Amino acid sequence: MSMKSGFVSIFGKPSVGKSSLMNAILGTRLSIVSPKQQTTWYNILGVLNRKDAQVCFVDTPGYHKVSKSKLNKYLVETALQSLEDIELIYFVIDQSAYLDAEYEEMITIVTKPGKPIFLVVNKLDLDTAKRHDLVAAPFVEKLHPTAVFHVSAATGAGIPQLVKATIETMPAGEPYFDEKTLTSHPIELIVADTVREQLFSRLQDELPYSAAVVTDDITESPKGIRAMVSIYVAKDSQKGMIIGKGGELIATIKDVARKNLVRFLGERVELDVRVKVEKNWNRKPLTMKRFGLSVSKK
Ligand SMILES: Nc1nc2c(ncn2[C@@H]2O[C@H](COP(=O)(O)OP(=O)(O)OP(=O)(O)O)[C@@H](O)[C@H]2O)c(=O)[nH]1
Ligand SMILES: [Mg+2]
Repeated sequence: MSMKSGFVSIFGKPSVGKSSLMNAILGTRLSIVSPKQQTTWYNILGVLNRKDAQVCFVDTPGYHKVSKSKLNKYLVETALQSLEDIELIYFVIDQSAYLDAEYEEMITIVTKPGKPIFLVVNKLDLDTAKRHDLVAAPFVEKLHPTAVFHVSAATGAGIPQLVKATIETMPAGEPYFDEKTLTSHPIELIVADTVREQLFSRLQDELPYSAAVVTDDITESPKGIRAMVSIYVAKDSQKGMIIGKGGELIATIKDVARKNLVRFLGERVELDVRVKVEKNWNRKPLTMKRFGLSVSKK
């Protein structure tokens, strides 16, 4: 049987459901999800293994030039980097999308390399007014996608059709990874991100964007994993806000993150979480680099 293989970039504005979509395709919660914009901070590889194909998806940070902060600049650069060396682009929008100037800019960027593009219109379950074709129309006109898919990452509607067409679009080729591989994302980052997901779900305003999460130490044994995690905040005043009254909030963050890790990894997890202050880390390129938030130059 001839194999097909290739890479797909999942590109779009924040909160359209890119990470949810990758998780729905893979059938696992690899990439973190929250209602807040720019939850995803890295390009996360998720590998779909089928008998006759291997599709390597890259979930990306939301493309949105909201602020001139160093973190935002890094996120946009990271998303753009995902468009290199791939076979197919998913241009993901949701039911609230309308073609604004930023979308025009994104369309110019993705159409430039001349690669196949699927327009993926997500959150179909929210489309009670049956407007999804109307929402898609201006994008179809400008983007000239190879195909259009209306899906719901939440219910799974349309996902099998999307996956089938994606496999058909992949070129003939050998797998890039061992067939057991789900991701190349290191366990340290998965642990840190699972904690960060709780910060995004439970903290308000700018706070989640001022907290970098780093796994300092991890040990794996037949008994399970033990991980030491630090949450670095940018100001003294933010520390107490994460710890919460009587340490309640940090205890919940730790507890829920630990349970999510157990579910994802399928093994016992011991988790230690400390909150530390690293003054203005988000304004210091070298500290950001130490926290894994810099674009590697090839
Ligand atoms: N109703 C509904 N909600 C969805 C669907 N897909 C995603 N969501 C929700 O939309 C929000 C954003 O989802 P994410 O998957 O984190 O979005 P994203 O595009 O990865 O966002 P960033 O990483 O911030 O760029 C979350 O609250 C999800 O639960 C869907 O198909 N239907
Ligand atoms: Mg995401």
